Amino acid sequence: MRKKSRNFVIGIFIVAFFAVIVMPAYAQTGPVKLSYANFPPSPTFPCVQMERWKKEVEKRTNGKVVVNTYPGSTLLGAKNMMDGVIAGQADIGCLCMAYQPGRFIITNATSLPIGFPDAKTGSLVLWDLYKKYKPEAFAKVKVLTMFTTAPTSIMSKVPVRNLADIKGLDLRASGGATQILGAWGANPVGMPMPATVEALQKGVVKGLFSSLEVMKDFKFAETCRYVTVTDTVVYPFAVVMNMDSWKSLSKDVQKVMEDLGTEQAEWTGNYMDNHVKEAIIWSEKEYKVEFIRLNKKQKLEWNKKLQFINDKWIKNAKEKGLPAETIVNDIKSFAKKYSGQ
Ligand code: 3IO
Repeated sequence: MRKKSRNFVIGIFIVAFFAVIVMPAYAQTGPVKLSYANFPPSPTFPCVQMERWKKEVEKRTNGKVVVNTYPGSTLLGAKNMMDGVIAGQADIGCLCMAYQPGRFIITNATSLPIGFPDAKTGSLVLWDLYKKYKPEAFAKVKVLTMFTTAPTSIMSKVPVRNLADIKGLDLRASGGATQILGAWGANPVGMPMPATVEALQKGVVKGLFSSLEVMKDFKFAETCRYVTVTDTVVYPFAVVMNMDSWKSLSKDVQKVMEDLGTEQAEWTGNYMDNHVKEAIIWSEKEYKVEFIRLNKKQKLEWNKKLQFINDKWIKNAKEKGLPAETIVNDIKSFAKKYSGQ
């Protein structure tokens, strides 16, 4: 071989060596980038907790991890969140489990009308329930945390002061909560939260059933000038990570995320409870919203109509081979522990 062409061949080898061996190694020394998808818009509580988690993870991993957040269904939406994360369309996703009642049977038991006083209690109970039962529904993902909303109430364009007022009223809810509205005589319309904005504007529904911070965060107070404080059930949420993405993380990064699980549940519950109080004051001040409180007798009457929902859940869960009564009793005793009763 002539000297010139030998040098040429060596040159190619050197370039190839850098391209194949050295450059990827360099790339790997940069931060790990994770995408985090969420379905509602940024000012709402699922996104506020997402930004808090991102900030804490980036801080505690000393910049080893960068979390890119995608609020407002820009990466995955309310109904394809779980499957999108399993498929790796996002590394992390935040989902409302109530939107798929049949898929998350055990964790959705926290949305039964059993009675949580607040979101902090709901969130810690839900997280304990997950850790105790490790439901099959989450076998394909790494669960990072869980939390719930505050108890739900009725927000409406017309006043709901009694069961006669609610009869036949078109109200929006989701998942198991539609049964509750139905039991009170309303005409329940099921849809995820982001779709509710337009449904209210167009008059497709006359109100909604959810936690009251949405009065401020979605500006529902603009159209719904009445709130009937029922404080009925909570909506459970989960934050899940793609299993391959999780396995590719170093042990120290995994530890940071695992240590954050309970802390994030409690932080989100506290944030929600405080934010509901703020939203109530804001709605009264900005839009003169009337808060209708049921008396004791009414409360008993309204709650009695919901008992069958618990019985139905127990029957269905038993048929699926789940320890239904134990699950319900666990929820009750965990709730006692956390609400300090
Ligand atoms: C909720 C969902 C997205 C953004 C804010 C929210 N506040 C309460 C919920 C609960 C829920 O998912 C629903 O559909 O009422």
